[in-house]
Amino acid sequence: MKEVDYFQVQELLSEEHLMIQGMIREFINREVKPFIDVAAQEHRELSGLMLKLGAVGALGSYIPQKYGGAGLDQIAYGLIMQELEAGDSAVRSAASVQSSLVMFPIYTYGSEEQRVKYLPKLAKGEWVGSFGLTEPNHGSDPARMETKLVKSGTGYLLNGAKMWITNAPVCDLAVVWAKDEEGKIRGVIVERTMVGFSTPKTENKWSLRASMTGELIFNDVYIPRENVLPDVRSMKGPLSCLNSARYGISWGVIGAAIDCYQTALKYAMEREQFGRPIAAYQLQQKKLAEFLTEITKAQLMSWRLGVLKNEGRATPQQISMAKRNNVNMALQIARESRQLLGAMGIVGDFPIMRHMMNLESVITYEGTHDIHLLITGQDITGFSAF
Ligand code: TGC
Ligand code: FAD
Repeated sequence: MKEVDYFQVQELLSEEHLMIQGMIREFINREVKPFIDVAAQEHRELSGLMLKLGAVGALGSYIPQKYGGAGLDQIAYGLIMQELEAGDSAVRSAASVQSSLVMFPIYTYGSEEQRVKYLPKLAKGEWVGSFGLTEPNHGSDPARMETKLVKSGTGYLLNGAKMWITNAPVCDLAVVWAKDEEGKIRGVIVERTMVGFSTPKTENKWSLRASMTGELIFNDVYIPRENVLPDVRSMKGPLSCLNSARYGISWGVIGAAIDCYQTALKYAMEREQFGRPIAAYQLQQKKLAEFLTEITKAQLMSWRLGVLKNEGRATPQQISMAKRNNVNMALQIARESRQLLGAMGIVGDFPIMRHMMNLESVITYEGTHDIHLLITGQDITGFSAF
């Protein structure tokens, strides 16, 4: 299909960006699109997904090559997320958790030994990581977390539970955030084999069905000192990881929106009612015109945010605005394009209903739609309304 690029954003990309984008798109067309509907219907992951994502360079793309990453810039990371999410949000989720929520904190706050031990295996997809911040009683207010890290001998004991954790049931390790005895927020690397660690699966989701979600439960898990991230002792640790993941999501959902738009446009041109293609009717043109306008605005916002991020100037508040705007944009396009397909919109022959259901999670995780609005409100007024 033709590129959706109404304002020639492609001209702002380098040769390398375009090459990476094309490579990931080709991967998605070959390895994801033909199989994703069945996997989602059967509520299972695509087989071998993490290894395949590793092989194509989609894990930790901005982590230095020295640690197994690709050493690419933030625009390249965004484009990778966009192409992955055109396949399915579950695929982008897998890559963004591994890259921004697991590799990023180990790279940024970890010791050299931790970087060398974990990052290359995570980059290849040989190990799967998860990120435990949300708890049963604390979602939007993670600073109130109850998971405890208490000194014991030369290490620590970890007790508590995390909930709604992407990849928990299949993870080899988890980056987990807990409060120490002084009430400071610490990050620890919990390995699958540690005694007292379990990861029950969350069943019966209607959304992100090709992604495994679960709990992380810690029952007197002994954490050796070398598994504690040395360089972080506050909420800035987990929240900085979220900045990176939310930025990637702002790009990713553009991919889902484009997939819905292109599907709807093709259908509208081919489907005839009352003797003409439905694309000839003003009501359907209004939908298509608005889809393209909103996608174009989102592309410009994410591209500019990427430039600012490359320069180290993107603020958490700008990232919140882009995550909120773009996820909502994609969800509205999925809902409206579902209608444009009539009854055909509800079956798995077309990707729209799957995207729509996925985006109902994306608008909630990584900070809800309302929380991001409050972040913007606070930035404008100086008043915290949380
Ligand atoms: P507040 O008092 O405002 O801030 C505490 C300290 O943190 C600093 N800070 C940040 N630092 C870096 N990046 C950010 N985005 C930051 N936001 C705040 C802040 O400056 C302060 O520093 P200091 O030195 O003054 O102590 O914190 P609060 O407790 O009032 O809460 C703020 C709030 C609501 C914005 C925050 O907690 C929040 O973002 N809540 C939403 C929770 C969330 O997004 N959870 C995501 C869990 S992970 C997930 O969903 C993964 S899904 C993955 C997938 O499958 O793709
Ligand atoms: P709550 O915080 O209970 O919010 C419920 C409602 O109240 C929301 O509409 C919210 O906007 C609103 N609300 C809350 N506070 C306020 C306020 N002060 N003012 C006005 N309204 C407010 N977490 C992880 O740590 N790691 C993961 O890998 C992960 N993966 C996830 C995967 C999926 C599929 C899903 C659905 C979630 C995942 N999450 C993960 C959890 C996610 O980050 C939380 O669901 C999210 O932060 C919201 O928390 P909550 O569900 O507890 O909602």
